[in-house]
Amino acid sequence: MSGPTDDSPAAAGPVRRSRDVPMLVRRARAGDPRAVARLITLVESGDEVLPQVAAALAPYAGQAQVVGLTGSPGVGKSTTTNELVRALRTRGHRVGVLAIDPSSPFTGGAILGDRVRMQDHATDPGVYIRSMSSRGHLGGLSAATPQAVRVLEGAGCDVVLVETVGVGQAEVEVASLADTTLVLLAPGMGDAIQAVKAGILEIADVFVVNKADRDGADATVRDIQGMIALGERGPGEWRPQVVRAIAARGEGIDDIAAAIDKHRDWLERHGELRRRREARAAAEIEAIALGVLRDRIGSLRDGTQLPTLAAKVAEGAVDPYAAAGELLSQLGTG
Ligand SMILES: Nc1nc2c(ncn2[C@@H]2O[C@H](COP(=O)(O)OP(=O)(O)OP(=O)(O)O)[C@@H](O)[C@H]2O)c(=O)[nH]1
Ligand SMILES: [Mg+2]
Repeated sequence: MSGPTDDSPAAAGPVRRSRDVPMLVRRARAGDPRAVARLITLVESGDEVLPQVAAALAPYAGQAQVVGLTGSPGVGKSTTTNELVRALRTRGHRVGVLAIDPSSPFTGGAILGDRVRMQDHATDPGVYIRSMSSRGHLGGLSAATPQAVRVLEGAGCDVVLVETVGVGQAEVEVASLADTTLVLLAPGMGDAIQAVKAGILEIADVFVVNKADRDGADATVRDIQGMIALGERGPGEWRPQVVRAIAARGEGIDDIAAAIDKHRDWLERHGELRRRREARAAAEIEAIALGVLRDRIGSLRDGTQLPTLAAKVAEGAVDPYAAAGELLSQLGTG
């Protein structure tokens, strides 16, 4: 990213606290990392100017290839991301990285670990790295992530890597919002079986068996190949690729990049890229709408309607379905 339009120290303060959306977007477009950081903070915290941010960034939607990386804690996602960034930079791409931490908002080992493992690129103006949490965001992880992707697209990133820990359904959903999803496994962790349990198998476009320097890598590759073979696939359907890597030594990274390219080609040839992006937009709209509804129901709880209805249900005067119907009708529209 090119330098900020106004690099004077005096400009840093206003940007850091600003809610001047047109100014922030203008600066982010010019590659000012502070403006990008501020916009993502606004997204992450579900700030009231969020609709304005979304409106200003809408024209830049779809300009980046979004690659999700998921897998168990410690499997090597950040190390792989760091190496992929290096490979993408060599090819001249501008790269954004979002490390999503669903649990701990601003502290925690995972985020510190990400910083350490990705610090190779800390001073590269063509790389933007951000850890984010979605606690408090209206609509949660599935709304915050695409919006943060859009900030990075607005800032000129043509590839965005999204790292999520594959532990829960929300993280699986976020990973499935990417154009291409990499699922990382490591030998001897029972990971292949875990992957099936967590529903991760369905979302994987590319499996990376990382830590291939360890015993059992062959067995893990075999297990996962076996599971892929069991899956039913129509003609022309994508067959997940399996790639070995030793991310800690930068080995296998070119193979991962090649698998991503191959999947990207397939997406484009089959109209699947568009379909996935529409699915992502649908999930985003739904999450925002549900967030609004949840908020309104929450505010009803502080009012008199809900307690009144609850008293009626408790004494048997009204059934809970009728009460819920009444509550919904009071929410109104728009
Ligand atoms: N032996 C070996 N160790 C590796 C390899 N890749 C990464 N590691 C190590 O595994 C540890 C975890 O790596 P990370 O990249 O932080 O893993 P992660 O999946 O991002 O971890 P979380 O974000 O905490 O879920 C680090 O100590 C890495 O150095 C590898 O290919 N072989
Ligand atoms: Mg990590």
